[in-house]
Amino acid sequence: RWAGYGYSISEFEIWNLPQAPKPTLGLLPKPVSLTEDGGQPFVLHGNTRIVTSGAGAQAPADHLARLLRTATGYRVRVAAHGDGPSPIFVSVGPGKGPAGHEEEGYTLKVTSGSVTIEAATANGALNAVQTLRQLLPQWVPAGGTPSVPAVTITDYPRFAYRGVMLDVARSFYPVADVKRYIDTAAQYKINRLHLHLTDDQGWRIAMDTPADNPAGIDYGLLTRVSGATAMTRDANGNLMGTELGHTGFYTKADYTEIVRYAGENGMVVVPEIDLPGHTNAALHAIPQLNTAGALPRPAAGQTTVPANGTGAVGYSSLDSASPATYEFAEQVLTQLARLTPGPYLHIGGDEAHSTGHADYTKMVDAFTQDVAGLGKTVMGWNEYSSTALPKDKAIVQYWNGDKAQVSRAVAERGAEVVLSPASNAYVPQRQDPRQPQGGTWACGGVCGLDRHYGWDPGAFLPGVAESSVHGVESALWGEWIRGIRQAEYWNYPRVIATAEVGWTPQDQRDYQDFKERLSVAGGRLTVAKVNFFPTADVPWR
Ligand code: TNX
Repeated sequence: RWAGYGYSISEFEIWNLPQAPKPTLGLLPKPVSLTEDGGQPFVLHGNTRIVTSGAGAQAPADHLARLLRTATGYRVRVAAHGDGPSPIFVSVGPGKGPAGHEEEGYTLKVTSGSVTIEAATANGALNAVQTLRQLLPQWVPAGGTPSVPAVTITDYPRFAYRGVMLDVARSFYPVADVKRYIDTAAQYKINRLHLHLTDDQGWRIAMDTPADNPAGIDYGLLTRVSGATAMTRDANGNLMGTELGHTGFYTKADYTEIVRYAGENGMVVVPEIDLPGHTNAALHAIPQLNTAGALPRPAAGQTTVPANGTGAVGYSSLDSASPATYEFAEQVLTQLARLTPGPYLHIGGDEAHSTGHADYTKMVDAFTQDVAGLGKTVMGWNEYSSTALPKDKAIVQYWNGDKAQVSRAVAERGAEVVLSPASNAYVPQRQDPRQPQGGTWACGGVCGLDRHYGWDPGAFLPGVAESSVHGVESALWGEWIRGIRQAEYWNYPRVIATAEVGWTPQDQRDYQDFKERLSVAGGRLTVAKVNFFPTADVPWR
């Protein structure tokens, strides 16, 4: 019973599938080195065993076993010793995998008698697991035998950070949908999940009220009040489409489950609390934040500003003169840091258009110091590169605007950069002229797959060497997007382009070749029921 790799479909659908496609080497992202060895293929069978060596091999072996069991119905057991025919070896430990690429590199050798995965780390072995999934055919009809071509692969990423962002603030995604989002992206070796948890329209992460609470803030209000709001109107105040607000929030247990599930898939969660602008949801929930310098100002007799369900940006701000601002931000960042095992905390810092520069700087300097004090690496959108970033421990996420200012932060503050240029990595931008919705500002029209593929992160910022580029991220802003089905439609296949931009050496990248490999992935996405956009210039098969 065959059901695609890691997903189930009904028997009815299996009967209706056409001829089994040949196994394909259409790997995405393209590996650093691949040799087709020409021998007999490896055939998966009912008693296939995964044999581990080294403690780090357990998690990737278990992950592979789960994926293969779901796809095949075979038992696929994981064991420390191999008896029985044709095992899959997963071996993890120092000295394994390609030298100099310990973090995420791997080797994968397939012969008729065995599959051998070797890596220095569990994440390296997980990358090999994703490659192995793609070497299997998209599906096999009932009674068919799944096989893997004989190959030798040595592979490692160009950049450490290959991210996707999900804007859960404008429109909420339940935990199950976030998991689906992870499943799809992980196949392409995306290894960071950036959650935009707060914005003007909603606050999506539960916070506790601490004992030490001088401003007397009820932190539960954040989600009781602003977990129930969402974006429902466009920037002009017109009601949006047929599917309106998706509201909700993550409990701390929900968030922890997302972190765990992401980790199982080789992904680190990057949580963002957007400060000091994009804070209407916090202002709406917490009366103590609505002091004289906060924006928008409450009307006379009002203690909180009304929730703003529109997609307007840049109108809200915390008050730089109020002690409650700093107490609140420190409390929220501290609780989030405790929940987050990964190294990053993102403080936003974007589009504080209604805040004066001195006020902006004063607040952002305090927030970046908070994060440094919590032992985390601070991230922020490129606007915050104008502030005194913690030395050698800050990441600037570039989206738009002043490139020279970012280059200065790299030279003077030792910052690294994550690149999400709107014209090359913003998926809410239109991907086809026939799309009725979506942004057009970043590309002066359509930001198609070619734009998302055709750029070089190593040469993007003048004066910034490749060694200062931490990586790339595809950003899904939520103004137009409601629910996981629509999110997939905007993300795919463009996220796969970003995955290859972040992984494959620049001199091995070619758009024609990418589209050929992508055309085969269409079948895989279809079997997995990923609602991808059938980009016009890809010869989907
Ligand atoms: C700008 S990009 C924003 C977001 C919007 C996005 C798309 C960035 C750091 N801020 O608030 O969602 O444009 O309209």
